Amino acid sequence: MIIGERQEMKTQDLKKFKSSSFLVKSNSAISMLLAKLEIANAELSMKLGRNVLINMCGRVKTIESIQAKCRKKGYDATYECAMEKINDIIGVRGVCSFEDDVYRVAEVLSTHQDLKIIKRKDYIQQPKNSGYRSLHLIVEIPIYFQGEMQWIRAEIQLRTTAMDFWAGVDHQLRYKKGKKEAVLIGKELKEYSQAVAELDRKMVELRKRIDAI
Ligand code: 0O2
Repeated sequence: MIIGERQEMKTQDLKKFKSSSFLVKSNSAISMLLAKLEIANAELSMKLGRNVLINMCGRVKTIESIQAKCRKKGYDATYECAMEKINDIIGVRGVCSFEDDVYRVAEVLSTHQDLKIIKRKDYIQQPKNSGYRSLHLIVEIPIYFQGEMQWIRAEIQLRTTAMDFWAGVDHQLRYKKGKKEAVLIGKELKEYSQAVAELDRKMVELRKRIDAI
C-alpha cells in the first residue's frame, strides 16, 4: 500500500467498530481507567492534604478519527490493523493543577498490578515540535466480557490545567492546517507553550511556599 493513499474502511471493519462487544469492552476499559485515576487521586489527596486531579474524562476515538489516523500513518484501514497499531482508540485524560502532581499520579498508577504500562512518553520533559506538552502512558488493562478476559490497550494523558488549555487551543488550530495564517499562529502558539511551561514551574514554586507557611 502506498503511504498516504486514501483508504476508506470496508463495511465489515466499520461493523466491528460499531459492534456492541467493541463498545461494551471499550466503555468498560474507560470506566476502569477512570476508577484508577479516582483511586490514585484519593490516595494522593489523603497524603498531600489537597485535591490532586481536578478533572478527568475519557472517550472512544470516533471512526472518522481512526480512519484519518490510519491514512496519516499509512496503516491498512482495517479493524485488526487499527486495533494493533493505534494506541489511543481508547483514551482517558487526567488534569492536575501542578506539574509535579502529574508525575505523582503516574507513579501511583505504576504500582497497580492490574495495569500494564507498555510505553511512557514524556512530552513534558521533551515537548513535541508543535510545543505540545503532556505525559502519556500507553497501558493495557484486563477486561472481562462474556466469560473471557482480554487485555485492552489505551492511552492515559496526564497534564496540568495550563497544558490542557494550550492543547485545546492547538487542537482548534489543527483544523485550519494548510492555511497561510495557521503557520504564523502555530509559531506564536509554540512560544506560548514555553510561557505555559514557565507558568507551571512558577506555580509549583508558589505552592511550595504556601505549603511552608
Ligand atoms: P486526537 O485529537 O486525539 O484525535 P505513536 O503512538 O507514536 O504511534 P501517536 O498516537 O500519534 O503515534 O502518538 P502521539 O504523538 O503521542 O499522539 C497521541 C495523542 O496525543 C494525539 O492523538 C493527541 O490527542 C495528542 N497530541 C499529540 N501531539 C499533539 C499536538 O501537537 N497538539 C495537540 N493538541 N495534541 C497532540 P491524535 O489521534 O493525533 O489526535
